[in-house]
Amino acid sequence: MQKRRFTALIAGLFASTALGFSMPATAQQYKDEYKLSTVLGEAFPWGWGAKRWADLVAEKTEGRIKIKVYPGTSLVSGDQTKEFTALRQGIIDMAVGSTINWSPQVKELNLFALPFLMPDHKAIDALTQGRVGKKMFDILAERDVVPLAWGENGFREVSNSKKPIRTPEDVKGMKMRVVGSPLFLATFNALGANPTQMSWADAQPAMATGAVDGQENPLAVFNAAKLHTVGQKNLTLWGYVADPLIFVVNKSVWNSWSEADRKAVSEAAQQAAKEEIARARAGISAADDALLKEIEANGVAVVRLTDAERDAFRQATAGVYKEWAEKIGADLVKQAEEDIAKR
Ligand code: X2X
Repeated sequence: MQKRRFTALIAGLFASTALGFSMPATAQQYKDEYKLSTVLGEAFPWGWGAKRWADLVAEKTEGRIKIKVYPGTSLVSGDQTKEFTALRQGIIDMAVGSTINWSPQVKELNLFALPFLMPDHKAIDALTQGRVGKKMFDILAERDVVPLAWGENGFREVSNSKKPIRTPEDVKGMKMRVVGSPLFLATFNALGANPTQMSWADAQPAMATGAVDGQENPLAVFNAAKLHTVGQKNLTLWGYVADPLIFVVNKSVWNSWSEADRKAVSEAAQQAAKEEIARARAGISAADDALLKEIEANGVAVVRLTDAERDAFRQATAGVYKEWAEKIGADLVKQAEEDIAKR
């Protein structure tokens, strides 16, 4: 501990001198280990990305910053919607978090959950890599966190144990598990479903016992969580929303690091995020549908909607889009629509 502090101090001094800054007044207090929160573990692109970030940081800071990944949002007893608050409070040092799980605290993050806003991966990139993404990082930076990179959970496809979903009519009365944002309740209510909010930890037993009929999650999650083993035999590719991930550090933790170490953590986040996005998108496109094939081989009936069929879902949820666009901020939504149109 003493030795590590001393090493950190020396590293800090070198970094400051190299950059021409004056010496820090006090020694930087590095923790022995930093706690990084995620929902999903290493078997999923999300958890893999977090571990990759941790490993790259250890490498680039020569062990000065050691990170332990806590999947299952275990630092907040599995309650995903409390992750952002815990991060602000310093109960969590770092996170790779979904925009959905932080949207109860940061209303602008609901943008990505507006039904049928983003038609494809290019549209996600147009937002996260453009002025909209920058605006969101500015908003987050005012809330005690330092956002470093965008990752991806992915397009959320709907599955259920009852029957193939092809029309909004098919969803009527279905008991659907949804994530902890009111916008998801609104969307499924508009479709006439019977949605219930619950954490991911509670979702899997609820599917196994039949307490819920269905859920929505990206294909990479569906497959790695083996949702076909908990009755999810029908899967509809409707791509109605996608949730990006955000790599962040608590601001006081960030401020405790030397310039050189901050740079290393930031570069590590960008690299891990890029590699994580590639994994999140693997096997689900027309050019490479290996993951989809695997899902079908597990006995899941996959419904691919025509444009007209997809449009029926868009129309059924148009009122929710309109109402929530106001809540999120009409200007931000307009910018997003423009940037998607120009992609
Ligand atoms: O709970 C979910 O559905 C998950 C794992 O996708 C999120 O954390 C948003």
